[in-house]
Amino acid sequence: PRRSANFKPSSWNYDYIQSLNSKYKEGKYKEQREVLMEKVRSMLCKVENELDQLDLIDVLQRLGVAYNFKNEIRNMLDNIYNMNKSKNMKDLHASALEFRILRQHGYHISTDVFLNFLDVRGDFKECQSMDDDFKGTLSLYEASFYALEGETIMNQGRDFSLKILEKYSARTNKNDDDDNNYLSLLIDHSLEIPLQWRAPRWESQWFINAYQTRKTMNPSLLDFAKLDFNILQTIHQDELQYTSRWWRRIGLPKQLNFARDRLVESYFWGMGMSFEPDLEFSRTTLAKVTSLATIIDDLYDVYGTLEELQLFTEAIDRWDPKTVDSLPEYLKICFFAIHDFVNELASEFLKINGNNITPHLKKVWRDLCKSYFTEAKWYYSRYTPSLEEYIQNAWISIAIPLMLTHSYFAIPYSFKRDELSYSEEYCDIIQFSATITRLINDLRSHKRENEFGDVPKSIQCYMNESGVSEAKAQEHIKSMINTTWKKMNKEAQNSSLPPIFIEIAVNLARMSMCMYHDRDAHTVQDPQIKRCISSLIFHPIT
Ligand code: F3P
Ligand code: MN
Ligand code: MN
Ligand code: MN
Repeated sequence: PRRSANFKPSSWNYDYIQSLNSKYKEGKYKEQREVLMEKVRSMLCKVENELDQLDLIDVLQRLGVAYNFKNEIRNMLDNIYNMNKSKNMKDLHASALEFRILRQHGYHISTDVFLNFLDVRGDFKECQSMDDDFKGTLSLYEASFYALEGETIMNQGRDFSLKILEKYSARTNKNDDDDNNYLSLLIDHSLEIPLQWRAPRWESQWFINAYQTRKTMNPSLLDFAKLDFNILQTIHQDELQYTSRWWRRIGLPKQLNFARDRLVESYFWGMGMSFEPDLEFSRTTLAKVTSLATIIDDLYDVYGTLEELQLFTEAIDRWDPKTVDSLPEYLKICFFAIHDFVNELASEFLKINGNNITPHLKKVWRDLCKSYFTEAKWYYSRYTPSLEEYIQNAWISIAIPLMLTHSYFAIPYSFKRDELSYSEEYCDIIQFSATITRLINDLRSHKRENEFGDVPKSIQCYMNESGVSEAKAQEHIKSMINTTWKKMNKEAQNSSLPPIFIEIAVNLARMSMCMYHDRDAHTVQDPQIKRCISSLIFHPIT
């Protein structure tokens, strides 16, 4: 008998999506936005003190509006970076904030800036100032997530600051003044998921609300951030409407009722990876490829028999529509869905760029299906691989290499290139992003997967090979996630790939950290994720 996973239908139907119509499409809001933007720009140019500059850049980034002021910010940081060479004593907050912002922008800055804060034994000094310096501790904690592999002082910094912040957060008699409330808000938010692991739009929406409560908040900046968010949201809505029409046209969920219909969630992933207007094609492409991959994953994990899956894997490998006649009807549908999607994307690309990317796209679908099939064979032979053997396959089967390869060809950078230097081998940044997503996905989805029958995931593989408890195995997987983040931080600094692609790859890992933080939000549609998606895509900020 076939397995079944009883997936729930999509939370949002076609008509609802098509009915979305935000008032922020009106021209007058664009004009208002221009006026406010120039106000913010002149404010930005007036700030002189270095710490104030860094603080403002941090706020602009968290509000999600920094992309409007790229040049101004770059100039400011160039100056700060050059001044930084003339060492002057700064407090913990200033040092950590500067370290974080400069690293975020790819400047090479050493962890030596933290040496000032160690005592003679080499531990971080408790109490940096007269009253407890929680702001500085928070900044150190956030900075520690930008560590590269081998920077042990940053591990120390993280452990040290975590302990203090947890104590602060547990305090019941927090002071009642505004500034402390704002700080408490930031600390709790950071303890939940640090900034470096947060997906951009998601963070901005939260921060816009938090920023409102800051004592020194700037009302024009707040208004600008809201308006910019709401106008971008109308662009995102248009894109979702377009992709949902495409999804309806190809009609997969109707024909394949065993599988998850996750178009909106899939678009949400795409939007989490980039949000700027010029990356529209990347977002819609990601929405399409992710919805398709979710269905094909269920074909392999849930519905197909081993024999069918072998036929299907071979058909994808041959990539020849003339040879699929012998496949069962439902597999033909899957085959043509992938085949037609790839052809459409490749011919759009050919029109703009003149290069044929079909071979690249075919390859990633082949790789994905082969990795799915390897897992199916493991399942049917009740084989539990070692963690190492599992991961070798599972960073492909998480579909991130598939998603990122498609996204690579869907960014403006690629349209403009005559020569396509895309390597057959997946680059390191793809592998790190994929590994992080695989591990955190396993942490949150392995219970469901084992219940309905699936291959052993990383937790089980590690428990099986080392004989430890489930709790210990979880700790191990979490520490692997941490290590992979450090590798990715380094690769993001050194890679020669286009910066926007690096950003998209890192944002994908960030989306995973958020989507799988405490549940499997791609699959299980609990009220929390429904609310979250609604507020990010459907409802303007008020
Ligand atoms: C392929 C799937 C997912 C995992 C990856 C999805 C992303 C990054 C959008 C959603 F559809 O689910 P699942 O947990 O079943 O994947 P798995 O590889 O564990 O079967
Ligand atoms: Mn699955
Ligand atoms: Mn799977
Ligand atoms: Mn999973």
